[in-house]
Amino acid sequence: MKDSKFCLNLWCNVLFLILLVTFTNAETHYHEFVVQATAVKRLCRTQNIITVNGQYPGPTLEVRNGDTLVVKVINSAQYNATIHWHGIRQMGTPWADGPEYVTQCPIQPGAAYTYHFTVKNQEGTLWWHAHSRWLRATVFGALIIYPKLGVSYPFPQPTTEIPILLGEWWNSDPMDVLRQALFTGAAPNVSDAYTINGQPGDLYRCSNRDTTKFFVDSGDIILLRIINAALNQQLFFTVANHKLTVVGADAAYTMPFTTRTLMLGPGQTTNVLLTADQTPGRYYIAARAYASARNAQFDNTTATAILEYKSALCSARKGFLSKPTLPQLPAYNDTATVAAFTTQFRSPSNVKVPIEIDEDLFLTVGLGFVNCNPGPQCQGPNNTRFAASMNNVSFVLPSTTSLLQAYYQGIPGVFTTDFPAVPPIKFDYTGSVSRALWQPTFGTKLYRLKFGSRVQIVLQDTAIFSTEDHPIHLHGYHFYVIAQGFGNYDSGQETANFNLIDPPKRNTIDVPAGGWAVIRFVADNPGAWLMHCHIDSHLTWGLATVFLVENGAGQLQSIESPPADLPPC
Ligand SMILES: *[C@@H]1O[C@H](CO)[C@@H](O)[C@H](O)[C@H]1NC(C)=O
Ligand SMILES: *[C@@H]1O[C@H](CO)[C@@H](O)[C@H](O)[C@H]1NC(C)=O
Ligand SMILES: *[C@@H]1O[C@H](CO)[C@@H](O)[C@H](O)[C@H]1NC(C)=O
Ligand SMILES: *[C@@H]1O[C@H](CO)[C@@H](O)[C@H](O)[C@H]1NC(C)=O
Ligand SMILES: *[C@@H]1O[C@H](CO)[C@@H](O)[C@H](O)[C@H]1NC(C)=O
Ligand SMILES: *[C@@H]1O[C@H](CO)[C@@H](O)[C@H](O)[C@H]1NC(C)=O
Ligand SMILES: [Cu+2]
Repeated sequence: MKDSKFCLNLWCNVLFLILLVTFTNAETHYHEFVVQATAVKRLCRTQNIITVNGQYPGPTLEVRNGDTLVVKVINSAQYNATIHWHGIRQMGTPWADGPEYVTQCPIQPGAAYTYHFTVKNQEGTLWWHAHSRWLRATVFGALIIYPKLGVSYPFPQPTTEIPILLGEWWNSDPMDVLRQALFTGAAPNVSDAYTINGQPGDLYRCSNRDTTKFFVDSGDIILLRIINAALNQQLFFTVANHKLTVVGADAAYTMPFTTRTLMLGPGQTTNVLLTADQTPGRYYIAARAYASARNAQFDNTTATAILEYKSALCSARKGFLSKPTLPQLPAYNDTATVAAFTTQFRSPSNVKVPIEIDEDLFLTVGLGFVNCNPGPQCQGPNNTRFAASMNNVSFVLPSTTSLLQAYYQGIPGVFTTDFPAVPPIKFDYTGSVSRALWQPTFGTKLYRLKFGSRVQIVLQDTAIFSTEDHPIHLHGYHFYVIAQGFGNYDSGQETANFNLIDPPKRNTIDVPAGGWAVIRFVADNPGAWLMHCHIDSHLTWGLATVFLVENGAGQLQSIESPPADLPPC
């Protein structure tokens, strides 16, 4: 009698322990983000910038696949704010996505909002950033997703991991730069510096004392988690003398390949392994512009950090350390190097690419111009104001409610669902485009997708003003990049070349300058999902659209009611 009871208890205990282990595997992480003005000194001057918790870059969030994040954002700054969790799929949590006037109204000064979401089947490097006007220039940080407890990386275990955030710096308030550009209609002032983990580095004035340094031992395998958080600029990235083995991008593993130089569009992340196998010494890590538009101004400066072997420090007397070696960087307009790099991406194993297609979209992406009467508000080229569009629609955000609220609550008059699936006018997209085609229309036009529909989108760059590389980011989803190329997309010719076996999975695709890219995904996440150019000046000009993904018939396939603290407009 006593024995059998003991056995039963033991059995219960074992069961309880198993359950405990299973459940404690997934954790909930609570954070408080205070958006606030913070004085920082860069490039010889002290300036107030907006930060999270006084940090630039902001705090790094570290979670495991399957964990839940609960982040209370308290806005103590003078600007409206929202936070977007870039690349998080937000399955079932569309109210936590963050873009202002798309999934929520902004958190106004003095108000707060708590973002609550779970990481599902994603591993790698993502990031978070403000998604309200140009606040993200200084409001961003890393979001690192480790594999579940007990699961290892599909590559050699690194000795060290280093997040590298590439940023863009103005010697003035970025919100003033935006305000000025919106007033004049001209291109916004280019930045004054790029930053690596918040510091511009040795090649700028008053910066060498604070240059970011990473100390390593000979033989170390270092996982660099590189994030392009720059506001408006694609960047080349390289480390002097060292090879970089790409193992992941946008929180998905990739088939490893080795390169000297990376290129990241704003919004993209790349994980690389670097082995400290060079003569102990000091090596520059460098980032500078990949600028593909012709006759457009850009910031041509170079940000640096230093990779320093610890033994180099020991063997050198203090103050006599050798000058770090500077790496070679491609020319600013080296599109061939970019293409050679990006076309090497593959998924590590066969993936489930949608084969049948229900929605076949063809979207032009590019700039445009609005004719205006000469004057202070008509400072774009030849009496125009800059604009940008997808399929000739320059996207306009609502201002009285968010699109998701308008959809969920059935508020009329906020948007229409007539975004065109194909360009309204066919033309030689990458050739010489007639002036009559340069001026887009403006509207809040959304595109409806049935739950579960299999979507293909051809993204086609245009030569209006200039051909240019556009990093197109899709919220709420990742997608497969099944093809890319130069010139005008020709379905008759290209379909046979689609990679339906092991294409890379991404959340941001750099549409080649003067070229096109084809992506596919399944619309399995109901909500209002922004797709836009991640160059914020282009987004400001309207290079965006929104997919309205309808509810499915099954359980957990409907948009849940909004959280009680969702900010009002
Ligand atoms: C933009 O650049 C112009 C010319 O250098 C300068 O006069 C102006 O103050 C700048 N605007 C801002 C907001 O920094
Ligand atoms: C950067 O551009 C400026 C003019 O805007 C030019 O004077 C300078 O030589 C350029 N620097 C490099 C490294 O190309
Ligand atoms: C890149 O720029 C250089 C010098 O500015 C120019 O000579 C060259 O033609 C450009 N190359 C391309 C591919 O645009
Ligand atoms: C502005 O006009 C000049 C002279 O006609 C022309 O060369 C240039 O391409 C025009 N630029 C734009 C952006 O319209
Ligand atoms: C865009 O729409 C405007 C207004 O209808 C028209 O003038 C222009 O030619 C169109 N451009 C393109 C590329 O479709
Ligand atoms: C901040 O958001 C509120 C609510 O949408 C809006 O009324 C206000 O104009 C916004 N302020 C700025 C400076 O955009
Ligand atoms: Cu763009």
